[in-house]
Amino acid sequence: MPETEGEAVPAQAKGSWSSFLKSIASFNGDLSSLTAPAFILSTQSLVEFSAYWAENTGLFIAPTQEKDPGKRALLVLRWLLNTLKQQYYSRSEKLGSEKKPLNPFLGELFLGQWEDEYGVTRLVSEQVSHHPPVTAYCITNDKYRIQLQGYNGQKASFSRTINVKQIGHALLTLYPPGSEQKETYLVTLPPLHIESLIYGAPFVELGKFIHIVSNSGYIAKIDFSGRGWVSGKKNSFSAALWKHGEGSEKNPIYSAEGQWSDAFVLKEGDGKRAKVIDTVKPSEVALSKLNVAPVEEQDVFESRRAWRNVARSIEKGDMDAAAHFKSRIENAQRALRKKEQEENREWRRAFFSQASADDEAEKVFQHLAKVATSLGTYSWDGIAPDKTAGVWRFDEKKAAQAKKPFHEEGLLALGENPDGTSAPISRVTTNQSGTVGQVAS
Ligand code: HC3
Repeated sequence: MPETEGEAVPAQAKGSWSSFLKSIASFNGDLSSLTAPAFILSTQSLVEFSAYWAENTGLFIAPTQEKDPGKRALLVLRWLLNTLKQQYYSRSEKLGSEKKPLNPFLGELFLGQWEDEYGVTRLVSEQVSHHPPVTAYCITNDKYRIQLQGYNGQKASFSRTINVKQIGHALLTLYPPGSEQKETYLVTLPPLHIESLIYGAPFVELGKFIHIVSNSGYIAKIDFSGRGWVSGKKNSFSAALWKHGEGSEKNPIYSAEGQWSDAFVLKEGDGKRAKVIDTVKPSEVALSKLNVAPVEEQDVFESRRAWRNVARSIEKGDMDAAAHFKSRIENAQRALRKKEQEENREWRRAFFSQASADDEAEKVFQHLAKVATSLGTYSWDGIAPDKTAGVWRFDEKKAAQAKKPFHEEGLLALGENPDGTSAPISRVTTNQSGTVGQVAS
């Protein structure tokens, strides 16, 4: 049964929606290539989605306060379960359906911070690849010495509906109380599919499973069953947490079950003798507000600044203007890529670099990835550099130097003149020092 009963397509959009459905059936797997009707377009870029990982700042930092490694792993599981509602449900809940996000351009940034009783938690999200589209992010709280970083791309296919495989992974690192030994948790990403497309009110359902694998020896698995499987309730899951070599998925120390978008219980043990230790309602978990600089103060590469004309046009329902401003960015980006190719150089990412295999943290990651793969990750394509244009890591050195303007290309990267008019593409040029500038006309 669809999430939203009845027809959600506005009368005047019925034709374009059915053309859209037909185009999906034959698309090439690149979600950004889909041209969707106006009523289903979002004004938010995909680069903003990275914020969903840590809006629950209290739960995010909680594992850093727990001495017992098993309980710490349970707190990591609890945080992750609580992020799912924000990641995969909040937009449908708020907007009535899952809209098509703006497709980030190479170098697009989303920067912000949460400031609350847990101190400052900083977010850096950067589009590190355009073909294929890949977003990398890093979320850090220095006071509690915890950091989450990761990257992801999506590969879609059509069979009855849109099926999306996520490519990439997340890495959570923290210092247990009183310890200088870093603990790392590898988090795999679930595949998803879009339901209720035919009714014009698409929403996400998660499939298969997620693993959390830690170098403390603890492993957690979250199995998604979706609507109508065992309980008949949407967004159902069951989870198990055990210690490698001591327990197993069938014989866990802790377990959890319920609906990740609604309510779930955490239990000690599993099965009939399990004891409920907590009932969690994600809607009751306090979310912190992400502070993002006002658009006028943002750098040209910051998402809301870059897309403001497109977003304003979508909001006004002026699709001609939206298309004009969107192609202005796309054309300027194409011109930059052409120039880079001619000069045999690559776009410089502001905050992220490729992983270096001999780095200590990378060795830990490789080990955890091996464990995750041995657990069966048929649904996870966690390390596939060919599909994500590399393995992306937050580069502390780059980050320490990064400041506005993040790139000397400035407004030319958006095809804009300082007064907001469109810059002719031919004006994207290189000066004697090899930097990009503007030719006097
Ligand atoms: C598939 C998706 C884009 C990707 C979104 C991702 C996987 C991005 C990373 C986040 O951490 C988690 C996440 C959540 C939702 C995913 C989106 C849901 C729908 C969107 C498609 C591109 C939209 C398809 C268009 C339409 C009109 C059918 O909704």
